[in-house]
Amino acid sequence: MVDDTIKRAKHYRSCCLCEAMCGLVIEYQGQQIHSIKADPDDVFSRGHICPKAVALQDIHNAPDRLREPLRRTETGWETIDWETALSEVAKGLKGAQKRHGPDAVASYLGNPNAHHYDTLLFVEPLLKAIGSRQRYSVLSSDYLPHAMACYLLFGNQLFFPVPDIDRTDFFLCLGANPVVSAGSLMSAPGMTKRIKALQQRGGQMVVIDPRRTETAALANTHHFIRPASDVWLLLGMIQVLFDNDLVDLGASQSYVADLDAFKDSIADFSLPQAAQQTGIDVADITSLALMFAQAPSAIAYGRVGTCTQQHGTLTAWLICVLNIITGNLDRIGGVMFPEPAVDLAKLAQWSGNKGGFAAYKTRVHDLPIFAGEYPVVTMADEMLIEGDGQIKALLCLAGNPVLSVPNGKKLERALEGLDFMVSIDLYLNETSRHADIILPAVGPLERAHYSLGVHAVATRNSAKYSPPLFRAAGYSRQEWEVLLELSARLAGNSPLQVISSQLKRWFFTRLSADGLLDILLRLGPYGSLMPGSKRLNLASLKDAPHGLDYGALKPCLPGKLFTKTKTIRLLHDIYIKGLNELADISNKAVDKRFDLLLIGRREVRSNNSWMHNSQRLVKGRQRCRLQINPLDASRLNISNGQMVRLTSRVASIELLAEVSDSIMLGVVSMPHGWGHNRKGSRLSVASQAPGMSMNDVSDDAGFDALSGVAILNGIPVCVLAKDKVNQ
Ligand SMILES: Nc1nc2c(c(=O)[nH]1)N[C@H]1C(S)=C(S)[C@@H](COP(=O)(O)OP(=O)(O)OC[C@H]3O[C@@H](n4cnc5c(=O)[nH]c(N)nc54)[C@H](O)[C@@H]3O)O[C@H]1N2
Ligand SMILES: Nc1nc2c(c(=O)[nH]1)N[C@H]1C(S)=C(S)[C@@H](COP(=O)(O)OP(=O)(O)OC[C@H]3O[C@@H](n4cnc5c(=O)[nH]c(N)nc54)[C@H](O)[C@@H]3O)O[C@H]1N2
Ligand code: SF4
Ligand SMILES: [Mo]
Repeated sequence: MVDDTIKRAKHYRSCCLCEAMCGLVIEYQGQQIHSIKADPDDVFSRGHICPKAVALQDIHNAPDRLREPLRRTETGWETIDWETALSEVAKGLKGAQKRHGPDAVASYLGNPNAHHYDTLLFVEPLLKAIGSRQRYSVLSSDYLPHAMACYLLFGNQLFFPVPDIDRTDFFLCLGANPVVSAGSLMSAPGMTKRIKALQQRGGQMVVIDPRRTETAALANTHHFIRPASDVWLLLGMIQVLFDNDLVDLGASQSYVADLDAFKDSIADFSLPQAAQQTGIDVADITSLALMFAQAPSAIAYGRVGTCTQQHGTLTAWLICVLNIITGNLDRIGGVMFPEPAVDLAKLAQWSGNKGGFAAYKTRVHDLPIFAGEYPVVTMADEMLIEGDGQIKALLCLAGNPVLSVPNGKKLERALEGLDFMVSIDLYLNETSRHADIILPAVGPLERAHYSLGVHAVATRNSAKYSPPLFRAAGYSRQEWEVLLELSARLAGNSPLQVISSQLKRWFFTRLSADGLLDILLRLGPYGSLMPGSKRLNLASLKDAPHGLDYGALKPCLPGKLFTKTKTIRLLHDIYIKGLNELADISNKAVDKRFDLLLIGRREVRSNNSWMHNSQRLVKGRQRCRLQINPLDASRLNISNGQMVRLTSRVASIELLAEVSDSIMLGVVSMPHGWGHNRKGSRLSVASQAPGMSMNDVSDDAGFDALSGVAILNGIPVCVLAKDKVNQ
């Protein structure tokens, strides 16, 4: 019931769901939300919004959302108070470490952590207090190859070159669908308008994708590409540039170290080979390379489709190299580095995690440890395979790995064998249902918001703070308070460690996440530590509900490079190794049982695995469908809307087919994040139209061994019509 004695009010905030940081205006009355609309005055998003933001009210109001800690019992879940919950978590995690050593406790950090400043600031001390090497996050199911290239070339895993989309003349988009995803490692709300503006100023966009995506539909040109063959396309294009004397470092000439060595390293790769591997003919590759190099400014941009695939590590590197050798690094209209109000890359440097490879490798699969993290493809085996260092307990923070890492069913089996597991989450879902304790996170409208992580990849410099709209209901605590409390309880037992952890708890409780943010804003490029200064601090940011604009990106190299020598080395051992292995690829055996390659797909009304519990987002026809090319469909006797069985090395799933010429011959596509058919979850809406999890068929033995990134695109599968399956 709406209380009419309470006046309607407007609340301005940024949407925390994806990297677009859209400004919202929420009209509310008491506890009731009337509307969620785009804020036309938001300095960054200027009136852009998508349907997911409107569904924030569904998350807020969801009866399923957890508001009190839960404990698993023999007969089901029971609510418990915070004190009991926190002490059981400390007991469970410490107990596992006492019995099996520090590495027995693993942590997994999911995607929402990247969006919340408080978790980002308070999670590292917690992980340090736990002191285990077994750390996992979405890094290795998402952007690991890109982070590795940023570390090796620019000296910091979080120093990302971002497309200067609004001033470019040529946008080459590989394996990304920003019209739907709203841009990733490129915060750019309203991509449709930006692409049209690029075309209106005489520029061009070219999309390389095995699917004619929503982005491709707007582009000047779209080329289908065989999954995981982008590395060949880039090598081909780079050959064309060298052959035509079009390599020009531009301003980076003085700080790029080894162009000749790079040229030698790729000399054996030929253009016809590129055409044969990619399915794009020689003339098209040549003209693409020429157009790219001859444009006054150009951007090569690659995302999920170029990272989470067989050659993701080399591909992400070559995308950077292509930008550099055409003079487009740090150039207006090329790829540029943001100057955020709080510089995440500098924070990473101060806290000692600007990237780098550990001296040891993973226990299973012998994969590299990058930025202190194990790749997620090893997580299930690290739990299942006995021996020293085996995982016995897990802390899962804002993650749903059962639906998001390869071979989710195997991970579920592994989770069942753990001594102890805690999830911090909004829901009792596919992953948290395996926990012993679930600690509820506050809802997105019950917390303050500052996009600390996302400003580091924004196409324009800006800052905005959103206060909480509602007070957290029930027993919910702010997430940073939970992390701080756990850090104190999990710190070591020596007298010194106890004193230090108590002092930290005392200090940071008083300082609060906002106090810490205030200090960081004052220390940043737009702030000042001087009392009374008019420069940026939290109070001045709070006075600007539509945000503060700090202008377009500016050239900043070589000064801002994080490499010791302030130079960029193009060539690194890991890439040389990768090129050598690539040269041998034609000798690799192919499994003839699997004649199709499965790739992923994102949709506007979905956000990874956790927005399907909103009726307004899932209504209508089931969207978890397998897109298949008409020629493949007719070869396999599959008609539109028919049930099919999709089989990979690890499992089979059944779902509806959607015959579509937007998908390349030999390729099939389905969205990930579905599969809400697991018993024991509390997702009343999502479970009505559960769909199937793509990660039930993706393969944990599928990874790019150079970095350990998961292969989530280009998975060998076969598809049969359902009635044929039963024959
Ligand atoms: N096949 C396939 N798999 C993929 C991908 C793909 O393209 N294809 N994409 C990969 C990518 S890019 C990513 S980023 C990962 C995502 O992998 P995950 O992060 O593991 O998955 P999400 O679905 O984002 O799950 C987020 C979880 O956090 C919870 N949550 C939401 N908000 C909050 C909050 O404020 N606090 C807390 N504590 N919890 C919260 C949600 O309920 C949900 O359980 O998936 C990867 N997996
Ligand atoms: N609506 C919505 N928005 C989101 C999300 C969401 O789930 N839904 N998730 C957010 C997250 S966590 C992320 S990381 C970003 C991801 O942002 P994007 O990377 O822009 O999104 P995807 O749709 O995964 O785009 C990957 C594209 O790669 C293509 N592809 C697959 N394999 C290959 C290949 O081998 N080569 C090439 N060239 N292309 C290939 C696919 O067809 C697809 O179009 O989106 C974010 N925004
Ligand atoms: S595009 Fe992203 S940030 Fe913008 S409203 Fe949609 S989910 Fe929120
Ligand atoms: Mo992601």
